[in-house]
Amino acid sequence: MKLITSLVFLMLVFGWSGNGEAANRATPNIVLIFIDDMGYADIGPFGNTEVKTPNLDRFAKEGMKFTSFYATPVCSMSRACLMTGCYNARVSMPGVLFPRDNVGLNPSEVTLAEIVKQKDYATCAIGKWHLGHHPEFMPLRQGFDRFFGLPYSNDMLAGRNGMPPLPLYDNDQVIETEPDQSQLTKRYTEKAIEFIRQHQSKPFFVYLPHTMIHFPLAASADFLGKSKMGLIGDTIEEIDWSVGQIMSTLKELNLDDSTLVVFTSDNGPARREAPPFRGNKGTNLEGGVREPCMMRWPGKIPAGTTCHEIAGNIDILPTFATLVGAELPQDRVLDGRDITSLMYDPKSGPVRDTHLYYSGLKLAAIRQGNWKYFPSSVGGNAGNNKQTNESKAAIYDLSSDLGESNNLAKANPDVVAKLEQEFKARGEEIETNKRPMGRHAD
Ligand SMILES: [Ca+2]
Repeated sequence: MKLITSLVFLMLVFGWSGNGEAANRATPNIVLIFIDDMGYADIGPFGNTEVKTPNLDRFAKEGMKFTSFYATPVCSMSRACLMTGCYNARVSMPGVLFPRDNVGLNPSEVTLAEIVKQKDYATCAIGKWHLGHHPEFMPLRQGFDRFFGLPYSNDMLAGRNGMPPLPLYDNDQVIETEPDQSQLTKRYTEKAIEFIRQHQSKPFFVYLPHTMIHFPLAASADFLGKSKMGLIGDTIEEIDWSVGQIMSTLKELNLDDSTLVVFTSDNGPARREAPPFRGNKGTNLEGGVREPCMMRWPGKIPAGTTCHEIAGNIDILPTFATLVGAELPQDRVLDGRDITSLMYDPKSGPVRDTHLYYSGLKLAAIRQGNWKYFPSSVGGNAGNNKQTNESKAAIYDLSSDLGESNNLAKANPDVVAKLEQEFKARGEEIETNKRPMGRHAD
């Protein structure tokens, strides 16, 4: 009896569960930093040599870069992917929501916040929501305990096409309209840090979807005119500062090893290029949808590594579910996959070999392995025309042609035929099994 008591005592003291694997599987805090309109080449770790991003550079050295991480061409689509683990078409979320729209992310969807809520995480969304501005679609009704920020994009301002003044929310209250945008990055950062401090003793999930670097650009006095890349560079450097503030708070609170931080963006850059890719925001060329992505979790994610496998924002929800030990909904189809194997070992092999590219609700292209296929634009197909400058079906080998400039369709009719079939089948499956978006009854 004494021996058993001693053993129980030891187990309590050392947190030994009798199962080494379980003991190692402590669930992390999660900070998800989501930038608006940041392209692949906008920061140092992904090749930008003009802006100074020392905090993101350090992040890359201490974590893992993903070079084939997919979002979608525009804002609301990507946020739907992120929040549901599904392609936006699966949950019927079209391109961009506007203040006049009476739709939003269906409250019956199980969001990322609702997933971690199963394990009693404290949750907040600080920044731009953009999944419907009616109360039933907003963060407080979609699994978040706290919201501070804008319901939609920062260019949806009073007077533009009859739009109302842009509201800034604190939880469900509008506290200002048309806020000074040069202060948003700073204010969001302060609110996120405040939440981390308040909830440091329990697991937390901070979703930080910044308003910058979406037009109209604005930077605070500390950054305005300081970069070598004009105002866009100033906003990027302020975002880098914000990341640094978050990271130093985690260190100060001794939460560094117990917190996963993910940094990525919702779509390609607006009005500039994303080398080595072709295309930018709004297109399904790689420059429009392949995003800078980094993940950092000391002791778990190997430092200074790079993962080249296909991944994307649809994979975030199933991955976080695994990390926190939550159940995925069993009554519906999810498109994303758990990519924890890649996070622990970037060479562990692909989790999925296929990615679908949507233009709004229309399937526009498909990638399988290194082949990317755009259908013929005949019949008004959204996949081609202005994007590839090809009217017939086009295929590109992304292992050697990141710029999608060399259409190999003629020389590879078998590949074209296989991908054409795959494109059709996958598009039809989603069309058949899609779920409705939320409609505001009014
Ligand atoms: Ca965006």
